Amino acid sequence: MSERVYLGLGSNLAEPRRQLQDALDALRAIPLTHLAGVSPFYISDPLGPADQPRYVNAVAALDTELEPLALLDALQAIELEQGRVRKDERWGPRTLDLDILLFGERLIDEPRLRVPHYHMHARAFVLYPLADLAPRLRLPDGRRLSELLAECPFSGLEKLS
Ligand code: A4P
Ligand code: MG
Repeated sequence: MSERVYLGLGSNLAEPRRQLQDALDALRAIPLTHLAGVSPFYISDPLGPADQPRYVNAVAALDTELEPLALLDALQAIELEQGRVRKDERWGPRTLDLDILLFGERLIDEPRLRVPHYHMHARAFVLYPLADLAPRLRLPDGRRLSELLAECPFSGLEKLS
């Protein structure tokens, strides 16, 4: 049985829009997985160190029969393929970041994977594109996406056509 997964995509290096487009092509090739939707792309001010370029962010919807860690393996392979170099600096610049925001209704707390993604409920560059795809969504804890949006200003964000 397949489950609905929402992924956050982000890039702020090496032609970020191109990085996201390439990532979407790679997502289409993941086994047992269907790319069901993609939000518009957004430009966003960097969260974390300010001396880095602005990001391009989007959210994708997947329907997958993979288990969560198998999906994470596939996503990390795509990040590496696209030249991601993991540095010690937290929240530093990156060519591609793929985060599992939600995996069905699951609550996952493992060393390699925590779902829902720990900061998604307060990040405009996650919540607004997620709402483009699934405006009536509820988180596994019952909170409505619309409630989270009401507390998260649309600041530092710019929707690309
Ligand atoms: N991991 C745990 N849970 C998850 C999950 N739900 N999805 C583990 C994906 N991975 C998960 O991730 C570190 C480890 O988290 C992985 O090995 C995985 O096993 P990472 O991608 O190597 O590190 P990171 O992304 O630098 O760390 P972190 O804390 O996840 O950063 P964030 O929160 O992703 O923030 N500003 C704007 N405007 N837009 C952005 O997209 N992104 C970041 C990165 C900072 N500032 C930003 C943006
Ligand atoms: Mg990440």
